[in-house]
This record gives sequence, structure tokens and C-alpha cells, in this order.
Amino acid sequence: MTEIRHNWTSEEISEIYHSPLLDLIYRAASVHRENKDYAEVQISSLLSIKTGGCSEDCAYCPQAARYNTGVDVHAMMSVAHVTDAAKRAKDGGASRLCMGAAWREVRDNRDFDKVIDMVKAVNELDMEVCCTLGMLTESQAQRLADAGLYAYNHNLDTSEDDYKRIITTRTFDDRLKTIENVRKAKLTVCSGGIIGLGETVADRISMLRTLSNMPKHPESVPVNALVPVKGTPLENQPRVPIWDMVRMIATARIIMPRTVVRLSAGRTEMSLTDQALCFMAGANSIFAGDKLLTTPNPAFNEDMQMFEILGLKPREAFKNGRPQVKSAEVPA
Ligand code: SAM
Ligand code: DTB
Ligand code: SF4
Repeated sequence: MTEIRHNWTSEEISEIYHSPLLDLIYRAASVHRENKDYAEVQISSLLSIKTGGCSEDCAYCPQAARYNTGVDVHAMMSVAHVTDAAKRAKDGGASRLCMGAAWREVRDNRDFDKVIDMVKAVNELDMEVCCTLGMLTESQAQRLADAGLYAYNHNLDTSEDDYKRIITTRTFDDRLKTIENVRKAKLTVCSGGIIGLGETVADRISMLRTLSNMPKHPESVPVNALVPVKGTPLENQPRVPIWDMVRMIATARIIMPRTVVRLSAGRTEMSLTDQALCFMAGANSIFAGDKLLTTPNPAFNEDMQMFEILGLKPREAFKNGRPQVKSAEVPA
């Protein structure tokens, strides 16, 4: 079994990232095959529960209020709407629902109470529930955990050095602090980044180093390819070459051997062959359903055809155990 390490150096990660592509894929695939369930792919479905109008200035994001992206701004969705969407996602093969809100941070108000009700309702459907709501305090993380949340997504997006170029309205340390709060509440951590923002390869390596040197590796690491959206400062960024995506996924797989590595945004621009390479390189999760948060994604049935061709199968929910729901938060 590959040893789990938390002391990777930049040189070591860089050497892995830059190794000849086929050697890199072979090594990552070998690490991946130590996992007896290597042919299983965890499927998450995304749902934007509060869309647009965000106060932050993330240069990639169509939901930042300050950019003219034409995104349909929506207030909080109803719990009934979330339940319907979750049922549809489950029927489509998803084991996890990830609810996203265009918030800078969670506030202790009625909207957060509603999110708590959504978490309970989706948990009742026997699906893993994930949220991505921006910054969180420790007590907010605990409240989500008590309601039955399974995972919290909070991406680093890029390296510490590159962070200010992409986002000025919060710091890299703010990000790390929230991840710490999520860990304190014993939730599982989903944290990764985006490639194609105009970062250097050294930035990618630095971000991977931060993730792999956390006291506990994130249980899932999404690797997103930038979806350039008109109206954002990064609208004219060139598409990332598939080889960069493969290198990121393979490197993540090698340095975080037991982590679920998610082939995330950007799949509509990838062929089946491109995606097959990513799975070979150790990706074992996707976002499925025809929409990410605001941008298109392949439809469930297309992905099921891809799974059929590649001999992959969806992973069932709660393979690694269920979250504890506190009696005070048990749904009525
Ligand atoms: N507002 C919360 C936050 O920023 O943490 C949660 C929602 S935010 C949309 C979640 C993540 O989506 C971001 O951290 C970023 O990694 C990803 N994302 C947003 N826009 C993207 C784009 N155009 N292309 C790729 N990934 C994107
Ligand atoms: C993640 O790493 N990628 C997802 C999810 N976590 C929240 C979001 C991708 C968003 C792509 C742009 C959009 O659809 O708005
Ligand atoms: Fe807001 Fe999140 Fe988009 Fe940044 S990534 S603008 S915080 S919704």
C-alpha cells in the first residue's frame, strides 16, 4: 500500500508532475489500483440554492455581482424544490447532492436555518449531502454536522502566492481557517482548485502541496478546468490542454492516494477519450447532471453511456459510514 504522507516537498511534487506523461499515468493508475474499488466513480449532483449577486470578486466566477455575466439572480430556493431536485439526481445515479450558495460567508439568519432544513431533507433521501456556502465559523460547521451534513466544499482555487491575483476580497488564510473549522466539526473536507486561471505550473504544485500537507488529506479534491464566462475578468483565458488536467489528476492521485479526486468543471469541452485518460490517471468522481451551478455539464444519460463503455460503475452512498445526526436536529 502506498504510504500516506503529509510532508511532500515542492521538488518531489514537481518531479512527479513533470515526469513523462505515460510514466505519470502508469504510476497514478498503479496507486489507484491498490484501491479495490478503483472502477467505482462517486457521482455528485450540483444544485445552486442561491444564485448570483455575490459580494466577492473571484475573477473566474459568473456569480460575482460586480461582473456583467447575465446570470439569473435567484434568492434562496424552497426546501420542496431542493427535495425534488435531489430525487431527480438520485434517479439519475447520483449518490451525493452538493448545494451551492453565492455567499461570501454564512450568516446566522433565517436563510441558514433553511439550509439546515435542506440538509435534513436530503439526508432523509439516503443521499450524502454536501454544501458549499463560503466561509464558516466553527459553530456553524457544527450545526451543519448535527443536521447530518456529510461534506463541506471549500476550494483553495490556486496557490497562496497567486491568490491575490484571483481574489482580493478575502485571503488564502481565510480559506484555510474555514477548512480547519470544518475539520473541527468532524465533517469530511472537499477542497481543490481550478486550472486555466493563468497560473504557473509552480502555482499548481504549490496548491497541491498545501492540500497534501494538511494534517488530514481532504477526503475529496475537485480539479476544475476553468469555464471561461463572458463578463468575468478571465473570459478570454484559453482552454486548458487536456494534458494539464491529466497531470493534475495523476499528481493528486499519487500524493493523496486514498482521496477521491474529482474530474470537475470543464467536462463539456472534453471528449470521451479525454475523460477516459483522466479516469486512468486516478479520477474517481464527477459532477453529473446537465448543469454545474450556472454553466452546462453533460447530461446524466450521456455519462451513464460513458460509464458503460469504460466499465465504470457509480459508487453507492455512505460507503465510508454515515454522519451522526444529533437528536436536536433530527427531522420531525
Ligand atoms: N461561494 C462559495 C465559495 O466561493 O466558496 C461557494 C460557491 S463557489 C461557486 C464554488 C467553487 O466553484 C469555487 O471555489 C470555484 O472553485 C468553482 N468555480 C466557480 N466558477 C468557476 C468557473 N467559471 N470555472 C471553474 N470553476 C469555477
Ligand atoms: C467545485 O470544485 N466545482 C463546482 C463545485 N465545487 C461547487 C462548481 C463549478 C462551478 C462552475 C461554474 C458554474 O457553473 O457556475
Ligand atoms: Fe461568490 Fe463563491 Fe463566486 Fe466567489 S466563487 S464570487 S465567493 S459565489
